[in-house]
Amino acid sequence: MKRKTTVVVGTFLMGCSLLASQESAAYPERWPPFPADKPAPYPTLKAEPIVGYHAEFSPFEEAPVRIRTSPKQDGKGRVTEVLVSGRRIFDTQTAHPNAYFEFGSRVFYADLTGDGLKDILIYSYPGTVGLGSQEEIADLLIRRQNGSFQHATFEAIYADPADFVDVNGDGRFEMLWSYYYFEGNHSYWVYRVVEITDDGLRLNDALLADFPKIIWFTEKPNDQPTQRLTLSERERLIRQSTARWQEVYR
Ligand SMILES: [Ca+2]
Repeated sequence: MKRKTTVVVGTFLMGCSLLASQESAAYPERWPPFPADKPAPYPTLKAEPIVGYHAEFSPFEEAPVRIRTSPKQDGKGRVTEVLVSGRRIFDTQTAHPNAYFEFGSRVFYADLTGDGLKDILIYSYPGTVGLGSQEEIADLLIRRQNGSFQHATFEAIYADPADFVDVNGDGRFEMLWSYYYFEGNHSYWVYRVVEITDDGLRLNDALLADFPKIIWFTEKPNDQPTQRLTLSERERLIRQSTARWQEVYR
């Protein structure tokens, strides 16, 4: 979906647009870091929406998995729970006790690791104020062959299944994760490649040429790395991006 809002004022409108559509093209600056007028140069993740904000389609059941949302005990916001064979393996309130989750969560099935097993992607708008209000919390539950799930969580602006592409064609998806930073009088998006490993997520820009990719924040499609930065400015933004990832990935 095209984003008509700026990031700064986009919080409220983001909520509305997400509610209005399940379309996914959720790159935060409205355009992915490849040419916007051509098909994506890498395989993109096929994600099946199984629960929507405001408890749409909830409860969802596909044995042994059951996903349900319910009002939180304090009456504010909704909690989303994942049960496997009747046992609760994850819930958003325990995982993120300070988040509000007014809308509940959007939940998707997708095979992130190419092993034929459906992994669970949970996106929740925290409803907090301040800097964090622009970001959604993502919880990945990656299903292992033995039926257990590996959990990873991070935050991203306009987090969405569209952030996953298979950059090296091995059937295992990588995530393009981005955040914006100020340098001089301008804002820049720094795109990083995040690899899914058996031990969790990790930055691995070596998987894709031209990454980390720094793109000037413009109001039009732009996939070209900026030429405006000196080497030391570029390195500073990449260091900030690494620190940011370490902050939001748990
Ligand atoms: Ca891959």
